[in-house]
Amino acid sequence: TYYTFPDNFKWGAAASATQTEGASQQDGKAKNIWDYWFEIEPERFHEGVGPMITSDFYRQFKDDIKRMKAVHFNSFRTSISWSRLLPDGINVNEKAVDFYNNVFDELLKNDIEPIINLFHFDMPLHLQEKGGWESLEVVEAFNHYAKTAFELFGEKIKRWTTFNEPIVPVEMGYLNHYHYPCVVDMKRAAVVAYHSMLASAKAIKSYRQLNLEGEIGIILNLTPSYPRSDSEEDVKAARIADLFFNRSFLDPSVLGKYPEELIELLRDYDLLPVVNEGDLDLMENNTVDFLGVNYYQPRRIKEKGAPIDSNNLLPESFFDSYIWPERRMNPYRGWEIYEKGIYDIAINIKDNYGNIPWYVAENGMGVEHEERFLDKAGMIQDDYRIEFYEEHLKWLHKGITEGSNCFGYHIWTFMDNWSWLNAYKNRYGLYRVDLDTQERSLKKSGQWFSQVAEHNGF
Ligand code: BGP
Repeated sequence: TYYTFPDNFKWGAAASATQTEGASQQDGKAKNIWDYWFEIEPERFHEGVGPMITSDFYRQFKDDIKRMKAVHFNSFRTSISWSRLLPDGINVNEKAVDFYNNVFDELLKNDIEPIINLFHFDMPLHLQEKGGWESLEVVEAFNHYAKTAFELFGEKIKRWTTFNEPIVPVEMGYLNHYHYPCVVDMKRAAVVAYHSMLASAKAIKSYRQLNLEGEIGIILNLTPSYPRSDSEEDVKAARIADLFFNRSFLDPSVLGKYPEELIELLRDYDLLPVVNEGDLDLMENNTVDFLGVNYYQPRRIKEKGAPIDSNNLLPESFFDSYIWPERRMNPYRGWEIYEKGIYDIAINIKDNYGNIPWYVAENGMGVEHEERFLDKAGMIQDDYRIEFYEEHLKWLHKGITEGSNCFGYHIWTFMDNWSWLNAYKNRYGLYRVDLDTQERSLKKSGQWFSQVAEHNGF
């Protein structure tokens, strides 16, 4: 079978500023929470590797863009660093403007569309000190940042997104000890989640007020939640997981309102954030033009075995996870691989979210100690990754054939890059990065993907 994708389909890679640029203390960039956290607790980061250099994109972007061209990519989605563009939160850093202009110009010159995201986990430190997403002042500061970026780059950039995976700072930073500020408090987490949606809607409004020619969306990591059985209890538990982890962001972003069942649940457990007058209208009137979806793994859910302890609430208080007997794991990075999930997402968007245009903003396979797959010629023989892409693309293709409005597929990621706490532990790149020399070399999956992008199918 030959799988052909729609005309003008976007083939590319995803990345983010903090994970690739490096130069974290150069040319006027202020500290974000990652720079700060690494300074005070470097031992938390895998092998003590912090965000200072990462993959050196700040200096090597021209060659990296040539490499994108070489593999026939026509799209690149990455982010702007808030603390680089506006070090004090208010005034523009001209060196940052030059850098981003140079990157965007270089991409456009090579017929690679930049899809630019504003927030990818990298809260400026001085704003975290004001309360981060818990503070409405920070919501306003984000709106100023967004407006500034639209005014500076809005002629070149035709597709913007406000946030990447807004659930992650909530889940990792306010429900677990995995991201700074390491708070575990479901009530505060609900505020952070709500304020990020408010910030997103405000930025969308600002974008539309500028009357630029382009579109604005959001990137969400969706984790389809599959119940263990069709028992009422299991189905309900899976529905609650879906409400917390997917619909808390999907519904306000695309439909402009929160699901009733979620509001009731939060109200029952006294978790509802304060909502100011006008905010819900603002959200309703400023939904996204398109959706970016990151997909890695699903959730397997069964009913909660124990009674809910309302003094110690977490999303997991409402359901349990279980191991699906047919589960297949990525043996090199402990995550379930379930390709059909991408099809289920495609159909869910088509049936329940007005068939809004969407694209895969991240999908990929992380591998620990990937150097074990280096062959004599110095190429990573990553057949496992080719299979991963192929299977996901087949299911995505089926979703598109059945009418889902998907306009692109972006792998995570272009070249091995630094990841939050995990640093360089899990490699995802199409290009391998040798950290001693910063040299890049194409992996076998890169050769394969290049053919797919060139022929718009496989
Ligand atoms: C996503 C993030 C990316 C990236 C990826 C891989 O959730 O948007 O920024 O880090 O996950 O995760 P990891 O490096 O932890 O394997």
